[in-house]
Amino acid sequence: MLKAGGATALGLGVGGVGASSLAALADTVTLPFANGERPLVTYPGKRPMIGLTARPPQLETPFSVFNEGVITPNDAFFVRYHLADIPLNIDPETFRLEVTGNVATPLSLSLQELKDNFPVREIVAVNQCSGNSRGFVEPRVAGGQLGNGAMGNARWRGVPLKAVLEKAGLAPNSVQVSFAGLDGPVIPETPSFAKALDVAHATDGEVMLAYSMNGTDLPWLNGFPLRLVVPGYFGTYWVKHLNRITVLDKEFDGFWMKSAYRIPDNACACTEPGQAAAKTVPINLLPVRSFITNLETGAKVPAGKVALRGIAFDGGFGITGVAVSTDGGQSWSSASLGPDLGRFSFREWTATVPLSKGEHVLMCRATNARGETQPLQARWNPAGYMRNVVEATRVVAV
Ligand SMILES: Nc1nc2c(c(=O)[nH]1)N[C@H]1C(S)=C(S)[C@@H](COP(=O)(O)O)O[C@H]1N2
Ligand SMILES: [Mo]
Repeated sequence: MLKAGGATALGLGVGGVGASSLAALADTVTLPFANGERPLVTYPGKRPMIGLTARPPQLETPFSVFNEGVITPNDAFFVRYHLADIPLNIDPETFRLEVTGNVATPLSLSLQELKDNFPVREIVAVNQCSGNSRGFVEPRVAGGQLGNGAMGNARWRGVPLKAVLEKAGLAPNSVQVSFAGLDGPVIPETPSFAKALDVAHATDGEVMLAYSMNGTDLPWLNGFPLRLVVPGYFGTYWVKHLNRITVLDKEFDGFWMKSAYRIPDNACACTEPGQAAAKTVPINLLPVRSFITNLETGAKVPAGKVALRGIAFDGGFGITGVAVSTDGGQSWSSASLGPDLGRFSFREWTATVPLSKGEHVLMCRATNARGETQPLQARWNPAGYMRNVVEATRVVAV
């Protein structure tokens, strides 16, 4: 990060974002599905990350990071953008958040005003991309072929959106609130990235305007200087470089709500492979998921008592239990849950399992406070969203 004359800039150099792909390390990683080879790339403020695209930057977290702890470090947090014209220079002194539309008093707030004049909240919450794990979907679907690294868990600090909306004064007939950031399309025909929440959700006191992540300013590529945090909801709502909030007296009809990021409107959010859904709704809450983090498929472990460790999370009802299996799901035993950092956070779990010499299919399966758990069969939908099948980790005990 460069600091020059008060303005902060993403140090990508003259060649712009595209040039950073030239900084790709010689190394590659291979995600465990067809055409899974990816470069490891470096960006300012990030350790080597799995590169999906360079323009715009899309970076996946190497999975081993999730075994370092339940908080995902800023320099390893995944990056997702839709549009190539990402802001390369933002002056935190002149940056303003505009709150307009169906309000009594439009606001134009500086960062300092947001920090000084509103309540301060902290929440640990998972940001997971809707397309996380899409590369594993069978039959294959179009879209970014991501492994399991398009998720992360951080401690977000900021202002409750509710407090800002109250200051602006919502008109009683308000229906939705829309959010847009400083990035934009390269050609004007492409719709700018904008999302919306219902008024009740936007004013629930949990949705947050975050200016800090894990105790420091938001990393550039994760939305400096301000982003929306929508605990329990998929990352698509977590608008980065947030500078425009618009209160609407009707439903928002932007492309990224009306046409994209929608799931089948049924209990499983699924369709028969190859089929479109008759009716869709905007993607919303994260389904229950869990992963083993200390062993990956292909690992060799000494036979005997083997320690397993992993993470579990859901849309905010809270993880109440994790079960583990060493025989491909025929029998299960309980894992122990680690410290509770709040119902929107990754929850650590640990277990010790006996493994005889030979191959074993390890599994974990989490349950939340609503009694929801993970399916043993993967769902399918055209966009490859909402994967939360019980994952299999194949190891050999020697
Ligand atoms: N301004 C802006 N905000 C955005 C996006 C974007 O393209 N532009 N992508 C969204 C999507 S789909 C995801 S998954 C998250 C990713 O957050 P991250 O890049 O900080 O990991 O940002 C969301 N916010
Ligand atoms: Mo996403």
